[in-house]
Amino acid sequence: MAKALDRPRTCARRLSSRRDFITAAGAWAFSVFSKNMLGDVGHPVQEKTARTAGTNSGKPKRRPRPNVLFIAVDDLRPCFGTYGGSALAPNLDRLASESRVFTRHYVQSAVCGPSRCSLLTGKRVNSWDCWGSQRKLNAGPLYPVSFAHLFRRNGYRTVCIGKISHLPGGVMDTEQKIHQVPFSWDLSYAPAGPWRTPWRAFFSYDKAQAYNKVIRMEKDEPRLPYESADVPDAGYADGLNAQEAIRQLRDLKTRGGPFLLAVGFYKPHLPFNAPKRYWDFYQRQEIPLARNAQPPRNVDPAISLHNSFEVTTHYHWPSGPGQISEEEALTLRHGYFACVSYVDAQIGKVLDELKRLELDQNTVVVLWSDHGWHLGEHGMFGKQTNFEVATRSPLFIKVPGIAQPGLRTHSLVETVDLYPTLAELCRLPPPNDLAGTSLVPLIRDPKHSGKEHAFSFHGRGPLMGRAIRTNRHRLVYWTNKAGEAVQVELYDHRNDPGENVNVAADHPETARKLIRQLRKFPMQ
Ligand SMILES: [Ca+2]
Repeated sequence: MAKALDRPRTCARRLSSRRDFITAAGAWAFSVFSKNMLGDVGHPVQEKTARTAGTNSGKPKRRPRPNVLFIAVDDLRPCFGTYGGSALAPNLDRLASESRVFTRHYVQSAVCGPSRCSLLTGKRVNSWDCWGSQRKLNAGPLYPVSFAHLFRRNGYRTVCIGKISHLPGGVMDTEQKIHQVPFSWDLSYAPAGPWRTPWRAFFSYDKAQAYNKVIRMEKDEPRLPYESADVPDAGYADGLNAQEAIRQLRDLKTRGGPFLLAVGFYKPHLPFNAPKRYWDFYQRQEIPLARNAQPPRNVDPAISLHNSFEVTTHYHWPSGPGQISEEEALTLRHGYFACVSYVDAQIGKVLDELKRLELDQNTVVVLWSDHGWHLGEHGMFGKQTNFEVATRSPLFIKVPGIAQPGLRTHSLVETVDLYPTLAELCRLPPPNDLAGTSLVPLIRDPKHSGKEHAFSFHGRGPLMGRAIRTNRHRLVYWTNKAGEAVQVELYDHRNDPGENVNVAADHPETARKLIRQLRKFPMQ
């Protein structure tokens, strides 16, 4: 399938390539004359690739640019060992021990599409698909439309598997010919196996079935939002994603040039379908329920909360919309943890292959999730809130040769920081209007002071909620369509890490100060 997708270059692609060549030539000069931008972060070993083999012995060798393996995990909250959680994810923990671990990484929106638009563009984008007009262009714009575009126009081979932008496979059509993020990928696709299309693979059930009420799945029968079939790893789609990532790594190794391989795994996104053996890692009664299952005090639930609609309305749910019994809550938590262990095993296979191919010595590895997930906190199951549990997600960055691997940084960082970070690590010139700042100083020194604020946003009906997180506080500022404030939430993490009491009325000066800060960072 991948070969078929590597379609003949169109006229538009030729024009794009010409411009890309000009940009690449500039970047070449930039790399030759720039100093070691990695500093003590890492010194990737010399590889005899096609780009370095011809270097004269009398001249200093040009360090090859590092490769990037970007791993996205859908809906993964920091619930495993690295973050003190009880989900079993030994491969993630191993990667963390070799990486800089970010304990306070905040996404820009706790929902798939906008979070991924913000990741790829490096801006605070409130859109599920921010590339519609760019897809209509006949030639690539001078301004890169994503960090993958920047890499591609600078000589990287860029490959996207699974879910990196919102649409599985990064494609708009079931034939997988139209890329959602234009100009950015040499290949972008999802292995669909018996499920036939990327969306059906994304919502894969056993026996080639698929189900989601919102994204209609032909004639499939209604199904619960979880399943534990006794099948091998490839019995659900993430097993195929891992197989395909391994196949691409081998191909990229053979080709020899620098690469950006982005692999977007689907789990633990609903439905919580994982092979039975991963469910068997856990005893259901030993997975505790959330301790703060009540709404926070002093908030209007109609504004701040939702009724777990994704679980209880997108699938067959016998208890009815918004109704989750304690037994069902335990099952959902069990299913989520099983999916975490399942996706962890798939990621482990990819990391093992990276090492077997000896590509790990010159490859930056990023592990990122697009947001967290409520597992009963404040009475909710799902994402799409402005609380800590939905906006904080795992982030590791492994740089070859990193000093003090495994050390954590507790500085505030944001998803929009990844674009400038990857550009700096790979010595590529980023656009000058990105919203984030490079994390390389924190990779060098985990005690380095990070930014003072992190921002998130997510709406509810006609209302928009915007959140600012500081070292101590979270403030959520809700406005109506006229821009008028309808609710202000303030949580003091020094006393209330579970965000159980809104203290905005008790601390109006703090609230006003944070609202002023919030207004300085508009979303797009
Ligand atoms: Ca997601």
